[in-house]
Amino acid sequence: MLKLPDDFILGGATAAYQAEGATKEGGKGPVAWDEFLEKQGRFSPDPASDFYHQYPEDIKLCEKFGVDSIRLSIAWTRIFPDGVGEVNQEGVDYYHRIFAECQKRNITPFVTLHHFDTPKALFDKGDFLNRDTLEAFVNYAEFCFNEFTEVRNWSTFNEIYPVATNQYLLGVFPPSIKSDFTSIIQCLHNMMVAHAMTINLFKENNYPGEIGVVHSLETKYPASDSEEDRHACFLDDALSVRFLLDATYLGYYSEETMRAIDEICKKNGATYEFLDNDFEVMKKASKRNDYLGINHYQCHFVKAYDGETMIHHNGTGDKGTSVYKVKGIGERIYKEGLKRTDWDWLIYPEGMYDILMRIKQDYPHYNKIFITENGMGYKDEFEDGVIMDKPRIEYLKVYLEAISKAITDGVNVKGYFLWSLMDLFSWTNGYNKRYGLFYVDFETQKRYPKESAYWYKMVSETKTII
Ligand code: BGP
Repeated sequence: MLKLPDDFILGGATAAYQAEGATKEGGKGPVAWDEFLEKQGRFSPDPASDFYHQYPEDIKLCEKFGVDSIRLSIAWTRIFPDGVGEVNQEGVDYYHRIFAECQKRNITPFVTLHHFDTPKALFDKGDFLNRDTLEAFVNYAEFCFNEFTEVRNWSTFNEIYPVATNQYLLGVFPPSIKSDFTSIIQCLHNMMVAHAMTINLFKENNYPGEIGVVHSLETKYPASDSEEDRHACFLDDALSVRFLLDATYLGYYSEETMRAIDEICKKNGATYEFLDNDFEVMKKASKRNDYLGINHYQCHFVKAYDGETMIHHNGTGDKGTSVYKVKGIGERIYKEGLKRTDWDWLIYPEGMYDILMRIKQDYPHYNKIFITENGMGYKDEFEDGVIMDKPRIEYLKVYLEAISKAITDGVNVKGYFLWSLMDLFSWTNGYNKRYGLFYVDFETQKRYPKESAYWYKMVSETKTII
């Protein structure tokens, strides 16, 4: 049986828009998702898990089940309904109440400033493609650092790569644009500049506590040993992993990274604009990250592909329906014999181990790592209040084992946040893709601990992966 260090954090993760509900309550301003989901008509972000009202219950459950930290995000539009300008005191008070509840239950909050929810007022003017949004973000962050002095663990952004590609490649996030590589690259870069500006502000003002960024890092492997497949893998990895790690820890993009980006841009007729001053800001910030948050659920096997972009996003749980072929990059394929979820997410814990070892090797001053999301989307069966989610326990076990091995091999991983604390709303899948330790009856908002919650409690108390 593998062990985790005694001081290893075992937490639960959430995000404001996916948990809170109450999208029109408490003076909250709109985000692009409100209108997008309404038009799409598949599911609504209300009531989600009603964390807006149920937070005392959820934080109490954390205490009861050995979940010693909670990852949550602040909804920017609860603080600044229009993104800038007037402060909404009701929103400020709400987050103070949450942090007070955390303190009462001895649960440490890890707070993300932006989790896919740019204020609509700024989104409509180009989101992070518009440099004014960078400034607005830094001002919002500064307000939070001054106001929420109870918080000691901050993250700037959640998952910059999925923001860029879901918005401008797959089109499954608003503004639903497809295959626009100019916007993809610019969005990745601009968000990294905003991250760097925020880190610099945090450090130059000596705010107490620590700050980092959360990246989605899905390990890529070539589908075969052929030179073509290895090259496709190199390109996919450069755009989704390397570009952001270079920005975070080098403060510039390495020659090899830019070779890949330029090749992708050329094939897709895309351009980008990086300013000299951006790199000054990024360079300064590159030595100031206290930690890296890694969201890791799956990995990809990549094959060479010569055609036009063809993507089908499996947002329904119909196994085997995913298609991912991208012009100028490659095709992500199913690998025979490997397990995957109903949403076609490949279960391959070696990917977790490999990404951790790579960071240690390629970016040796990474400081420390938190796994800020990992978990299994599953169609839980609810029978008389009992949820036996064995496949989820098996998933969590193999991934925690991979983390434990990486720690033994010298990677400084300090904690793990299971996605998700309770069932919540999933951006492109709605409510039947459940991840929680606690089952939520979305009609009554009653919580039911799943079998995995009892298992997680045992792991947290014994630091043994049973
Ligand atoms: C990450 C996001 C989360 C969450 C999770 C699961 O990308 O940070 O917000 O949604 O993935 O993804 P999904 O809900 O699509 O299954």
